[in-house]
Amino acid sequence: MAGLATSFGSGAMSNSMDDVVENASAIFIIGSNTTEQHPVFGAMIRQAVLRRGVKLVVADPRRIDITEFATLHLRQRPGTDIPLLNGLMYIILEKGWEDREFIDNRTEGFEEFKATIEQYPPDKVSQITGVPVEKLYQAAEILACEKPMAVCWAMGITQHIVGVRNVMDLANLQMLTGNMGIPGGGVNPLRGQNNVQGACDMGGLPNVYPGYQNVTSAEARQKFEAAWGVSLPDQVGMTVTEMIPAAGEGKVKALYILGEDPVTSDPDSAHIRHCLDTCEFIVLQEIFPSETSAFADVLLPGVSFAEKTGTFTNTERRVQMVRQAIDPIGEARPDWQITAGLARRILAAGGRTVQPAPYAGWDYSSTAEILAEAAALTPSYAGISHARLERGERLQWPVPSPDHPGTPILHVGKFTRGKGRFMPIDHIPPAEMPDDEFPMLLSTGRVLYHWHGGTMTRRAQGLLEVYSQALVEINPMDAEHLGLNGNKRVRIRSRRGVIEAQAWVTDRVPPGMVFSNFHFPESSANELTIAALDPVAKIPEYKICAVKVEAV
Ligand SMILES: Nc1nc2c(c(=O)[nH]1)N[C@H]1C(S)=C(S)[C@@H](COP(=O)(O)OP(=O)(O)OC[C@H]3O[C@@H](n4cnc5c(=O)[nH]c(N)nc54)[C@H](O)[C@@H]3O)O[C@H]1N2
Ligand SMILES: Nc1nc2c(c(=O)[nH]1)N[C@H]1C(S)=C(S)[C@@H](COP(=O)(O)OP(=O)(O)OC[C@H]3O[C@@H](n4cnc5c(=O)[nH]c(N)nc54)[C@H](O)[C@@H]3O)O[C@H]1N2
Ligand SMILES: [Mo]
Repeated sequence: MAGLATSFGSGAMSNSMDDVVENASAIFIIGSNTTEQHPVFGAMIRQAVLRRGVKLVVADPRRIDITEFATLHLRQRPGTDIPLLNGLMYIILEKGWEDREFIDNRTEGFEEFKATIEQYPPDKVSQITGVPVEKLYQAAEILACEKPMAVCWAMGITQHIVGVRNVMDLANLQMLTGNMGIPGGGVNPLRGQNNVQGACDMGGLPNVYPGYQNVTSAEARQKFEAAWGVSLPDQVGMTVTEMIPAAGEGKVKALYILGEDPVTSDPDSAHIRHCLDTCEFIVLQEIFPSETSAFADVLLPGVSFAEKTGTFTNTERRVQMVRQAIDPIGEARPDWQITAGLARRILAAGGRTVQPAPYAGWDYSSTAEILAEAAALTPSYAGISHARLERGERLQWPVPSPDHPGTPILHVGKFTRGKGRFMPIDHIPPAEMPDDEFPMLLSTGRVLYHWHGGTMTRRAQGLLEVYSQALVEINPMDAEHLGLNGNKRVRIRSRRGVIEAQAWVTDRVPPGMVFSNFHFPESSANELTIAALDPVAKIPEYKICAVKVEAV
């Protein structure tokens, strides 16, 4: 997800949350359980529907809560987003609802793109996606004619082997309808972790330095070499989903893992355990014991958000202060102090040659100082400082200078790369689909009450009282077929592993599909998931694999 750099630059919401809910005439949510997983924005969207009558189109295989507020719910089959989007764009072109002026002045590649769209007439699309032709026409009319229209998506779009292609096709839709660079429109990936945006902005990706400056650019590399006093590699590194398998093959000898629980959160847990077993040396920096702790040679106690001062950057590119509320508990220390301390020891041990340079040496005294370094080296953060944030300024990057007010909407007037490029995108089916041996489709994700591996939320008594064990959503027709009466236990098996869990018999899922989460290690979906990766972003296809379900 993090690596989703399209022709529009980085993966970040182009518009603000306020802007979308105040100015959009229509909102298109595709592949996001917005009210459960983005509750603040989800509540804002509900209000926009109730107060302003915003037209809401939701495209999701499951009948998630936000569909109650939707003008239309398109219940496409999992893994058929490209045919769905291409089918909608076919209708938009057929009816002449496209934005000609935007296409002519702001884009290129339209003719080639159009030739692909022509391969997706409504009856064919209806067959592939399971969405009735009539609903396709209704949706296309709302999305093209209610302007401005904002599209919002999350992991239902990106966690596929076609994750990047899905995102590009959504960009196609927004260019075709002229909804880029305007209030109430845009392309809006809802970022998940509190600071995943900030981590990406600061270069926590294998291909870029802070501010999305390419590691393969000699100019960028020289700038950081001069700043840090070290020589830097000119090649793109590995993503997490490549590093751990590489550790399993002996190609990576040591792992330094911070705030990540790969045994629970990466696909195909049995394989992950094997890789971590094989890896020679593992350092884990955590705030709680996790399933990964058992594989660590050294545990370093970091601190939670409540014990540290610094900034998080949220889904709308807004940089926000977090202030320390309590002292670190026990021997725990702020993560940046631990990392800087490690780096200084490695330097002292002669592991790296360092030249005198403005930011060599890792001797920071505060996070304000770290942000100042980030500002000096990162054009989009150049005007951001603790001082401005302390004064209460609301800053959304790019903030190119200390007197710049920030940028709530991206791409106004022009795209980062000049003209926006239409990409012809064809359907590719998921890596593993149901067959005779594994006849049902498993999709995975989250519930409102828990957070990922649950190391934090399973320690909160109140949350456990509401949601105490993993529930697997299964359609009443399938439940009957399997001989489940009411709520019963199920065993779910895939080519990778097997789990047992409690069934929740519900028409939130269509027949043939089960939905399960990874919040409880004893019945984690990732024992079952497949490590098939998107070729560009290397994100796993968590949303689709084949399973066999039995009553226990
Ligand atoms: N309570 C809670 N909130 C969270 C988190 C948490 O663990 N707990 N995690 C945070 C993080 S890091 C993230 S990334 C976000 C994730 O936020 P979301 O992406 O909104 O949540 P998910 O549960 O991963 O699934 C998204 C939706 O994709 C749908 N879906 C499944 N298959 C397909 C498909 O083929 N096509 C389409 N279009 N949709 C499909 C599912 O039915 C589901 O409604 O949530 C964040 N918020
Ligand atoms: N099957 C399936 N698997 C998935 C997904 C899915 O939809 N389906 N979604 C994927 C996605 S989008 C994500 S983001 C990942 C999330 O997966 P992870 O990042 O592995 O999960 P988290 O629980 O968010 O965080 C990991 C650990 O960080 C620790 N931690 C929290 N705060 C701090 C801190 O300040 N400092 C330190 N050092 N540690 C801290 C927590 O105790 C926790 O154990 O899961 C992925 N895995
Ligand atoms: Mo995420």
